[in-house]
Amino acid sequence: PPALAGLHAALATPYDADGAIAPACLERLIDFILGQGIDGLYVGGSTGEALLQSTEEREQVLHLAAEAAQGRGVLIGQVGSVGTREAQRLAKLCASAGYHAVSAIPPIYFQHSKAGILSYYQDIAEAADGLPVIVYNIPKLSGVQFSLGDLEALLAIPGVVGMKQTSIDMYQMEQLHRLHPEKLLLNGFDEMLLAGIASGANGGVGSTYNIMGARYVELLRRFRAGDNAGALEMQGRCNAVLDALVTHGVFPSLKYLLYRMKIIATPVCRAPLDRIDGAAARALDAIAAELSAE
Ligand code: NAY
Repeated sequence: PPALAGLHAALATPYDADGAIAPACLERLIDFILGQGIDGLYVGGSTGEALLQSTEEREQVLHLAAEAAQGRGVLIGQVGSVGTREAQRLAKLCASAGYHAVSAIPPIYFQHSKAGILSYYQDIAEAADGLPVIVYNIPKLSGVQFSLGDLEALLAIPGVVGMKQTSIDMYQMEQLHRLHPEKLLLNGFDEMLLAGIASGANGGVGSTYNIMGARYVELLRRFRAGDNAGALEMQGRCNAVLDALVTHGVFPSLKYLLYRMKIIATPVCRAPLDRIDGAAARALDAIAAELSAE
């Protein structure tokens, strides 16, 4: 697990004008992210719009990201799906494409029993062919609520090395850290990275590491150096940007910023995610100018 600690960008998926995946932009985005000092890439997550893509497209993104990374950084593939079959197929691909770990949201839409969810993760761990598995706990979007006991049952599955905690429950983060200090804990809400690492997280996965990775790298450096006031100041600088993203829609705003920063060629997300225009565009233009100047 320590090898998987650190800051990993939840990689966005750039599209071309026809809405197809744009390999050259993906490459440029990966260079930009790793150039900011970010430790790795979390490929095919919420930010990557994986659940708005076909299985073939998800495979394409996983392949393209691994090629573009060229051995730089940690590669974590998000393989979770509505069902076990697609998740296993993607986990197998990660194992053969040079990924260091797989991660998976719980199975969504149907309301599965706890036993069903446990076997979904066991099946993914088997398909991952020895790659460590990171459970992606995101009750807000998945609709699946896990108690501490449920999470502990998931952590006990052979191959499961930790958890990506996208939850504002910092008590649960601290409990996971205290009761399972050997497990990997990655903080999922960028707004709370400092709170997360102060509560025991070993790092984080974030959508906004795509656009301002250097700020989070500096936040973590200050925290590790014992400079809490300095780390809080960096969190504040990140959150001033996050305030706008949360107001105008995180994923469309993120794409719009990457477009205005000239890293990707079109600002679009997959429908039914919103498009950015009008007042939102003007507010984000100012942020793009600020970030481009850093
Ligand atoms: C993913 O899979 O893309 C992520 O884990 C990214 C983590 C993000 N969570 C969600 C639900 O989007 O970066 C966060 C989030 O966008 C940010 O904190 C703003 O709320």
